Amino acid sequence: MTPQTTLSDAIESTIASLPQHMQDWVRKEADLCKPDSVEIITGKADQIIRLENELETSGAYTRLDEDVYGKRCFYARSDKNDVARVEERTVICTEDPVDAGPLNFWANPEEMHGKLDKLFDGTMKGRTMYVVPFVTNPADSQFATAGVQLTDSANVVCNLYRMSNLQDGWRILEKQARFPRITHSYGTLSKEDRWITHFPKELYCRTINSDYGGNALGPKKIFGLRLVGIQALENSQKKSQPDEDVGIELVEHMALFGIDYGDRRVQFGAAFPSMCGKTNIATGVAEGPMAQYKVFTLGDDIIGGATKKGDGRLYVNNIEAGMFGVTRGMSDFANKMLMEALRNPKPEVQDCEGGPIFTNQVLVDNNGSKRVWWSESGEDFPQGDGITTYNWLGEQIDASAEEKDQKNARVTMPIRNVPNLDSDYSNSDGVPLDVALIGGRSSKLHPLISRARSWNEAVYHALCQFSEPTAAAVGQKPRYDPMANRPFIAFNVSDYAQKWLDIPKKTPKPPAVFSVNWFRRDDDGNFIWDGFGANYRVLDAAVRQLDGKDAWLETPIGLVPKPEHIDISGLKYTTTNEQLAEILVPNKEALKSEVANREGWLNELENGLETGSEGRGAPKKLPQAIWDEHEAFKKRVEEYTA
Ligand code: GTP
Ligand code: SPV
Ligand code: MN
Repeated sequence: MTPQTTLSDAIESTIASLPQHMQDWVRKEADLCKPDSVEIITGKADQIIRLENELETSGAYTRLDEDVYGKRCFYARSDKNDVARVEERTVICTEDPVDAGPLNFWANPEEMHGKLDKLFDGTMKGRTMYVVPFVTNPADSQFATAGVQLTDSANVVCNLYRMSNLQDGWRILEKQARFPRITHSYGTLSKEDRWITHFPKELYCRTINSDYGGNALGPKKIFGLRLVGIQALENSQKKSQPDEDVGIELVEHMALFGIDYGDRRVQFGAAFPSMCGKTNIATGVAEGPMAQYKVFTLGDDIIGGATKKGDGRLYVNNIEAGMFGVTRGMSDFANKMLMEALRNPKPEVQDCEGGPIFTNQVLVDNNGSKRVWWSESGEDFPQGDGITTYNWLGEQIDASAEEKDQKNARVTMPIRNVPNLDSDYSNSDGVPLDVALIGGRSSKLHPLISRARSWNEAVYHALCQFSEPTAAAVGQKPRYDPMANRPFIAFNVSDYAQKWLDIPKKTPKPPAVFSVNWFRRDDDGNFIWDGFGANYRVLDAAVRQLDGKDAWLETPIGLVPKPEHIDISGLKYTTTNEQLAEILVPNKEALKSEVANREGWLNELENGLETGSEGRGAPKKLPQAIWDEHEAFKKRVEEYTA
């Protein structure tokens, strides 16, 4: 029976054209949010082009010069209080707080629904509610899942069209009875009433008062990492033997790329925390001694995967269709393939998904020709006759201004424009993952690269991966960030640790795991390692170690290469073997405090955070294997630093 609503006939008839199994839900949401109209996103480009034009007319989008970036390229400014993810307002709503665990904020589902019902009541008055279908990529892969996002933000729709597969959404949703649902409203953009909430049991998320990527683009972090992450956990727990097909088993915050050696391809997944180099490593170019080899891109933020029957290896793919990249630092030096994508957009991509959408850079108006500028782009701040520049706040500025582009300014672009995108990107079987890299920003402790002696040791180090704050989330502090996934594991972290420990049981040929750190600094705070293109030299050393060509040295944190295993010729920062030797081993002083720090961290995982635990879920015991590894680490450090 159709529930009683007060919806207009026009809205009723739009809803009636949706697949039967989702009509009641959309009707209920429309009844609460009270939009003036409801519009179904078809997945076709003409509708998105109309929305872009409307955003341009309203002043929300500034169209950028077609000669610079191709067609349908826009610039937007966010609200000044809505520039990043807000972890303090990201909540997992489960009956039992243990299911959310000690790292997530937790709320009782009924109470949170009560609070949100009030905030969503009438939030879409005077607006259109868009019904957006999406499916993870590739749409016909055995681990693809489709969902629906409702949103009142045309900006979100245009971003989603570039980021996620909307084109195949309805086709998959028609036959998927149980579908994840996300309701989003940018509301009033009020910081105080901003909430990003997840109701795993209902496969439902409600997010309000933000229009920023990770808070508002449902298929990305909310659905892709958190909801599908829970599904992957449940599937992997069900799996009793390697050859059992249970659907998606793994979702990680990982870039996916490879090195093509001509006679062989090696595929890497890189789990680095937000703003720690995933997009860069996936779209960079190998240089120096590695210049002859081609780096190919498969993805830059989220992978999903499963063990392949009869093969025992982990097959993964990028579940997204676009990139939401940090512009600060984007340059020909750092990630040339992204710059090429901007410079030479493919007409068929611009006509379909559209061009890049920039948010919060400096807007440059050169006699009416508009483009953007960002810091650390390798290009001087634009000035001269006829040039006017505006910062991300909309103020007219010159080169001396303190506030130029926002630190977390981003660009949304379809991945199909990236010139080194590999054809396996759309392989519905995924690609075998050869190497998993776990990293973070560690200015003192972590060596450039290390490899644990066993799977369990690797999991322990990954659980204790340290990283310094970035601008990708509001108010961040230095912290441990398990597998770069701390803000996105929507369940108890002890279960996450167990899941990782169990991987070899279900995936007999798991990827080799290496820890990496591109961010060691000297006492003056300068980076010691060149980073970017030079990182592929380090990955090449990893491949040689895997092949048994180079014997690495023992340290408490794992095996590390000797200086002769990494070619530093032509580097600008690491110019001497002494410098290289220093960053190839863990810093002894930092190592001494690390034992106590890790012990504190593991205790927090098991007993709750020492500070800031209020409002969070409840902890549970960590797998014993993690404690065993910690004890072994402690002993090794004692011997090493004696
Ligand atoms: P999210 O999109 O937030 O998940 O970030 P990400 O992990 O994709 O990070 P991204 O590649 O966008 O890099 C973030 C910042 O780190 C940029 O400003 C880069 O210039 C900088 N960066 C990336 N790789 C390196 C590196 O090897 N060395 C140094 N020093 N900086 C790097
Ligand atoms: C991150 O913060 O890890 C991002 C950007 O990739 S967001 O989509 O906002 O999460
Ligand atoms: Mn990310």
